Amino acid sequence: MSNRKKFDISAYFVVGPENTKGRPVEQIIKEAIEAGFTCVQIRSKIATARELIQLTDQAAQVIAKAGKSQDVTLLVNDRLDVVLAAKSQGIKVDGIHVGQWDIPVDVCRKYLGQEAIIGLSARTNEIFDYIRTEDTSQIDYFGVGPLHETMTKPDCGLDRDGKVVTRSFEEISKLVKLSKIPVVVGGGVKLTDIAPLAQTGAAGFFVVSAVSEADNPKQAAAELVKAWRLNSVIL
Ligand code: TZP
Ligand code: MG
Repeated sequence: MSNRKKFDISAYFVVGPENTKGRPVEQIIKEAIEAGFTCVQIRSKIATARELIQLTDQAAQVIAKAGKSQDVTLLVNDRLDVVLAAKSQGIKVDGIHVGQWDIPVDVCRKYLGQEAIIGLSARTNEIFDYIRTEDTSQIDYFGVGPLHETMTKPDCGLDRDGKVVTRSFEEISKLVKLSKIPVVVGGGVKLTDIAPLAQTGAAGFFVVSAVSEADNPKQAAAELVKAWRLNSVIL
């Protein structure tokens, strides 16, 4: 039996200082979780290690103050060093999200232990092969996308010819059926995508800009959460 902490990736917010139009990251995180988001991933390609540790600390505090430490999962993108440093300072961080070419999942597992939540993004064109051939027992969920081309991560889904390959709802449904672990889908996700996405059987959706760049992040987050709750298949 897995001794992993219970986690909910149904409404998954990915955020860093480059995505908030200059507004404080912790404020946007607060609004997202007050609106019902269940998972927060700190992701920044410009912040220093120290800034990332500080951001993780702020996010953990915002989650604790909202009384949601049991309900909201806090992850950090890519940076095992940041997760370990944060944990060593007593910051309550639940795990890491890595890409296929980042620090390998088994290394993350070795350092973070059996309780940590570890998510993996597999490259668009390779995820079907990955799901069929690789051992997924150490991974808690797959991040899949992009659903649409996105300016937040312009290289997401690039194929060998430099063209972006997006995922159809039909492909996502197939992937969900093939996968032994939950699948969360993102990349250009907007409110109108939530209903068809929920019907694919995916465990959740992830967004950056639909919340972090919205004029009213809390309202945008609440609308996304509401749409997911209305449309997701309850098993
Ligand atoms: N991974 C795949 S797409 C993406 C990430 C982090 C960015 C999604 O951002 P947005 O703004 O929701 O399109
Ligand atoms: Mg990565």
